[in-house]
Amino acid sequence: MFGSRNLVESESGSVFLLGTLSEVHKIAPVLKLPRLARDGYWLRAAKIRGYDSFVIAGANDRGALYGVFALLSKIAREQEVSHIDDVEQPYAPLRWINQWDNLDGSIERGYGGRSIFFAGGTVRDDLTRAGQYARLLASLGINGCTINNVNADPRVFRSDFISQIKRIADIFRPWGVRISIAADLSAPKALGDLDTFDPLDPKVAEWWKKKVDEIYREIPDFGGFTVKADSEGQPGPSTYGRTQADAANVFARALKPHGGVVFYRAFVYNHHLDWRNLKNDRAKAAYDNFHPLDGQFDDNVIIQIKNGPIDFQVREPASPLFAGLHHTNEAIELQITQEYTGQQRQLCFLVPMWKEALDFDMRIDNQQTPVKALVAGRVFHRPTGGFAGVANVGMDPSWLGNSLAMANLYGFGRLAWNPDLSAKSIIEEWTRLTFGDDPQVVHTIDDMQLHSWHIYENYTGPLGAGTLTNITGNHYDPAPESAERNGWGQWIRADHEGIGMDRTIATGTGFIGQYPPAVQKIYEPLSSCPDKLLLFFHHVPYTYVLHCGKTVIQYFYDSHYEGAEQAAGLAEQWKTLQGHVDEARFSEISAMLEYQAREAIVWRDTICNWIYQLCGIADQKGRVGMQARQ
Ligand code: GCV
Repeated sequence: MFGSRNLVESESGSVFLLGTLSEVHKIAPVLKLPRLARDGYWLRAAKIRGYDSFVIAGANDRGALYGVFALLSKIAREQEVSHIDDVEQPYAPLRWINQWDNLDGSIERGYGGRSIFFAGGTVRDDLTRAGQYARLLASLGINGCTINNVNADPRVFRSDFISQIKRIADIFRPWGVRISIAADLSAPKALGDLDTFDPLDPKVAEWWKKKVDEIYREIPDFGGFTVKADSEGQPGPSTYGRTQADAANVFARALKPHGGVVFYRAFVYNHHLDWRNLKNDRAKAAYDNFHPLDGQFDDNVIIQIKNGPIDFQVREPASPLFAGLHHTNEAIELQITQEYTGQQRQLCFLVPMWKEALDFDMRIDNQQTPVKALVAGRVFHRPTGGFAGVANVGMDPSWLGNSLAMANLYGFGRLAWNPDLSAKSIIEEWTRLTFGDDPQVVHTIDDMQLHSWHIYENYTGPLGAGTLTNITGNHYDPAPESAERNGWGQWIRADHEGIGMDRTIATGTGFIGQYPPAVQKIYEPLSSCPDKLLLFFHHVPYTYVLHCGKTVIQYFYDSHYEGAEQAAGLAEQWKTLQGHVDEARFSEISAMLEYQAREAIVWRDTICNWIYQLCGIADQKGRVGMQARQ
């Protein structure tokens, strides 16, 4: 009716002026436009050509789309928009999702059903769900998605497979989400094209260049590669005595002319470590491997660093590598799929945990240098950087396996857009969007979600001991001994006298020395090391008295009993929502929480009995070891 595709009237009569800043300017030159960073947007209520209108202006098309989602979200949450004047900019340029999908349709550490991308070795015929996923990701401001497992199958590089991936890219494109591929460094050899994959061999560089050119012919907005090398059996540059930088750069140089990037994972470690050597420490691996290479990576390489130095445990300190790269782009890798935190069969809202990592101040040169600013490239003025979230959604109607787990994917997207948001505001948004605005529902679900991580930590891994789970098996059941005396390096070092990894500079593995001096001063002395991370950094007797006044052993008993009670409490809290939440979701979550309460008891008893067998010290409250005391 207005003779412009940018000016539209909705069925309800509202008028929207929608487009990029320059399109908006052409139609409404009187509006004073804000400055917007890439992907940013402006929402403004204004009179246009005599009509009360909403202006949705993006720095680019993607920004305009994000603006639409933001306005819809506000309306859905019944926020007042009649005088809106909001400018929103993303905190970091790269906000990517990783899917660990295998070509056969299974998903590594996926708990939400089969792959939405692959089945039986090919791309699915019906990509409806993939299209919905792209829309979902766009609504959160996600602008990239790696579609296959980082334990990568080289067959994705076959020409016939690239044309299949093109179908996914075509579906993602309208939503501004660039597709990328997890790449196996050995692909030139594994596919039988060359007899080597040495990244410094010109033949290999030429192979990657041609392959990347071929991909861009099919997918002009291709995002790039995510790479796992020299890790857990994946081939890597060490085969040829080359460095991780040599490997990253061979990809980067092929991608550079097309504007693609490489997320190169810092998760490089030896999983055959000698556990008898008390100086060995898996936690040191990422820094030891990448810090010496700082400055040797091309400017379209981003080092993707897991939030903690081990592997997505229920509690870890922030990886020191975030502070160890001053001339290299970084991204933080967060795990949305709950591998070590209940596998979507238990409630564990991870945003509070991620906030602790993002807000952690590395005190580089005694300046305020939180991890979030480092990964966004703000501290060392890097050209790019950002966030990678391992989502692993599947065909399950709830995407992740239960109706409350999506809060984690939502939370990841919101933090990637703005890590200054509080966990409380994020969960409040999510709950209102998902369950409506009944105050009792919102209050109850928010409260449950916000406490769920600490509850899970209480009965699975208190005091920084790590998730005391079956690390050689399912990463789910309680099995603390499985972590000890093997090459994986997730040792707890629990014996008859004491517990914890000595990572001090003075007597331990020296891991603490990887942090800037101001952080070393917090973790090295027992007197300042926070209780919540004590056993990550120190080996102490069970009788050691914590800052909170309890002994380590009593804290273990208390936290497990408290955690089990709290888990039961979650099920009770949920019950109060009967009649306030639709019956289907009410019963689904009731069943899950009742199961969780039972599992928490299994965890409590297994861990308490294990530690009592080791130390022989009974619980002061008489719950563990009574027979021994009598
Ligand atoms: C994709 C952990 C998981 C693996 C995963 C690996 C990684 O070890 O258990 O399944 O592999 O991390 O992040 O590469």
